[in-house]
Amino acid sequence: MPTVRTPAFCTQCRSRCGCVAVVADGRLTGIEPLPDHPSGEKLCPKGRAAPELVYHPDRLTRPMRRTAPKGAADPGWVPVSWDEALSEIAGRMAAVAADHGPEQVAFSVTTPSGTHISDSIAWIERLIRAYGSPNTIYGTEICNWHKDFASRFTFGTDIGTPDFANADCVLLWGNNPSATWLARAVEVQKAMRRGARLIVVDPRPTGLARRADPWLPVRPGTDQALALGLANLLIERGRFDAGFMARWSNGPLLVRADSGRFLRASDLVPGDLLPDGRDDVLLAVDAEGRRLRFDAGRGDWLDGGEPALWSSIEVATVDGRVACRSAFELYAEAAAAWPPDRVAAVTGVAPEALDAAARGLAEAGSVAYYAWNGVGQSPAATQTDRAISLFYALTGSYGKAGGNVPGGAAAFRDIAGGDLLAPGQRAKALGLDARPLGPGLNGWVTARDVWRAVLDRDPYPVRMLVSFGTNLLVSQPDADVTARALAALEFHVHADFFLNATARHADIVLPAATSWEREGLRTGFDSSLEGLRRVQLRPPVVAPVGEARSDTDIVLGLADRLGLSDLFFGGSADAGHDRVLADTGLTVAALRASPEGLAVGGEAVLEAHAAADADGVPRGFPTPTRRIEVYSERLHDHGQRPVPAFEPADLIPADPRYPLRLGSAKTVAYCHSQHRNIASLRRLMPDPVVEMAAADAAARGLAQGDWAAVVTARGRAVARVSILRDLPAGAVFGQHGWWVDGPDGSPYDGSHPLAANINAAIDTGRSDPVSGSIPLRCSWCEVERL
Ligand SMILES: Nc1nc2c(c(=O)[nH]1)N[C@H]1C(S)=C(S)[C@@H](COP(=O)(O)OP(=O)(O)OC[C@H]3O[C@@H](n4cnc5c(=O)[nH]c(N)nc54)[C@H](O)[C@@H]3O)O[C@H]1N2
Ligand SMILES: Nc1nc2c(c(=O)[nH]1)N[C@H]1C(S)=C(S)[C@@H](COP(=O)(O)OP(=O)(O)OC[C@H]3O[C@@H](n4cnc5c(=O)[nH]c(N)nc54)[C@H](O)[C@@H]3O)O[C@H]1N2
Ligand code: SF4
Ligand SMILES: [Mo]
Repeated sequence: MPTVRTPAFCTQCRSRCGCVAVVADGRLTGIEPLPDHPSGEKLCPKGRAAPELVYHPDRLTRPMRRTAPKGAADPGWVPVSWDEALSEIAGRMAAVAADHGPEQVAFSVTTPSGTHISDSIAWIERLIRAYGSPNTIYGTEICNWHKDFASRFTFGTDIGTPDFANADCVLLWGNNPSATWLARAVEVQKAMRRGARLIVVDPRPTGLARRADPWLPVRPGTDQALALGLANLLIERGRFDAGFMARWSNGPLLVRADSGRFLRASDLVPGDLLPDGRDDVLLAVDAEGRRLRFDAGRGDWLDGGEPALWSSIEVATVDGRVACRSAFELYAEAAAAWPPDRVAAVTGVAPEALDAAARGLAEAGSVAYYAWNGVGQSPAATQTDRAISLFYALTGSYGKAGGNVPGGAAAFRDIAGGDLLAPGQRAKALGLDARPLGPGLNGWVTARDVWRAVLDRDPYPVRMLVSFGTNLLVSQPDADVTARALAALEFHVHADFFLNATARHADIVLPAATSWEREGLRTGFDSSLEGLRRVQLRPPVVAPVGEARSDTDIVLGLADRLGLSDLFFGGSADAGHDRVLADTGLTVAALRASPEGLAVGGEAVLEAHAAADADGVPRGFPTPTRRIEVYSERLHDHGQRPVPAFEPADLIPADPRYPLRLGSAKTVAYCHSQHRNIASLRRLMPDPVVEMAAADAAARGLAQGDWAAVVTARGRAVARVSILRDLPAGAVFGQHGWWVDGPDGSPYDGSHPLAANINAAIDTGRSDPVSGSIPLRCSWCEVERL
């Protein structure tokens, strides 16, 4: 057979690089760049290792069932047919739903940002919601929730797509695209060649940090103080976009000192301004102190005049005289609590570097930014996102060319089934009581809440777990609790390419097809605004190994057996994909004929907030006040800070026995717990490492390459010392995801299973009160020589 080259895209990580799949004699032999594709200029070693992954001897190739009891050294796997496996799984799901309620089946779904699951994620979520479970362990609270959802407390939308192509300044905050999103790293480099300034906030001297002007080496976990400190400099110097903030933020609105709520027309004494005032009409004043009414329902001012950002007045209300201050003034005050010397003391960022960053940002006509895991994995993550989002709002770049632009290029319909989960079921999401504004609203729950339900039946038992990928024993902390919960489950199903550490505990394992063996629809490639226009239907480039099936097919097989086919487009993936495309003029048939993809007619809309609706009122932002929320009444009403105000006590208290801050970061060689079994990738990073500053290593008698133990109050993990030049002293960084045994004789060999699992050393006693995020980036440890 001749060699066939098929345009495709890699799904192994968030980059989703456009590529050409090379197939000879029916076998995938490699992938090559696809330069005309919006994310196709370069490929990384993980993508290039695709054939090693597909044809790995350890691939699961048939459904298998456990025959030995859980806990037995050998599970006694026996092959079963797909029909047998799916029928048993669906039968058990139906029985739990009928006897106890579908919430007693939890699901775990691996991350679309670091696995092939992105092809099928909407289908899997649709199944879970149609079935009726509000409990999916999705890891979102330690992955993407802050940039995609906490950002809604500020903008009403996610972080948006940075328009690197037109930005004067690129700001990377706790995000290292060189290791985690190659196509974005390419865009950042292009921007720099064009003359854009790069500012990086990262405790580690990453490649981009070394090229940044300036690099702000923040102490892990203290980013909120840094964001407030930067905001303070911009506000104090009048170097922020005051016009944008007055027009598009809720900064001018008056906040009552007594209640912490906005001053409403309904608060005012009759006859004062508005008899029978409405409670959705909020008040501000202009520079002369004249009151201006803002109709929050309509999203527009009822009176002419310029609302003042700064104001402080006393108002006669039905509750007596009440002091009120503008939301912006309250924010400015919170920022003013962080002058440069205090920022330096808490964050370790020198006043000169802070000043250089503030100047660079003030001088830039536009700023495009991205913030990700570096600021999302801490007990203060939600307020950290608030502080960064608000500081970004001050630049006036949000929504503009060269800034971060929310929304896609076209109206793709969502088939993830958010509407299929009945409100009564939604309300049962584990942890939602404690975190009513958190990921539980979407049915995404924390692993620890599920384990509590499994082990303590609190608040109700979880009996069954159905996993589409994930490796919870190592990607999440609490390994000991996880192991007990896995053993206690009545039934456990796991679909994967491999039998990973967690899957070994399952009752049934299902062989999943890799993206190279199945079709995948992608509606936009968000390395650039232009890329958002590209829609691509990747064909299966080779036949699946063994009996492996796509997750979408697994979903359709279960939906059919659960009697849910009507909700699944009659069991046709094509019909579902056509639904996604229904409003775009594209079809599955058209895309199939153009495997390199097609451009949708639309494009990302700049300054969508300024576009007028049918009544001529600007659309504003999708927040309760229809403006960027400098002050969040919603957070206030839920007992959270309405404006960010960092307290060092928000983090884990220091402990003299564990003087080093313990964080983690990703390496280009691996995604999470995957790829250690891929020889070409293992050569790049043969053993787990712990990155240390030279001074910290020397103080402990540790040299480059030495084996050491990272020890916390909770546990320990082994790793080789990697001394990182320019890493500020006091912080160390480990790597999560090590479960594949090391070479014989190494401290994580078969006789020390999971000895390199750094998450076993993370304590989850403290978590973010809004999202449930945990201190994966700001725990305390000691590093000891082995
Ligand atoms: N190669 C590879 N690529 C991946 C993945 C992978 O596992 N491997 N995973 C994918 C997934 S699921 C995700 S969520 C993304 C994540 O993508 P990124 O957010 O880029 O991931 P990280 O490298 O974990 O963290 C980014 C940076 O945060 C820094 N950092 C650590 N602590 C702090 C802190 O306290 N403050 C600040 N400001 N920075 C800090 C780290 O030094 C690191 O350079 O990557 C995706 N792409
Ligand atoms: N200490 C520390 N811990 C972390 C992080 C950190 O930065 N530091 N990062 C966190 C983040 S951002 C995330 S997203 C989580 C990730 O945590 P997980 O979602 O548990 O990811 P992995 O550990 O990579 O496990 C993924 C599994 O899914 C399988 N898989 C891959 N693609 C598919 C597919 O298409 N279908 C199916 N059925 N299976 C598939 C893989 O073979 C693998 O076994 O880890 C989190 N854990
Ligand atoms: S950067 Fe990610 S998407 Fe691109 S080739 Fe590498 S693994 Fe694949
Ligand atoms: Mo993630």
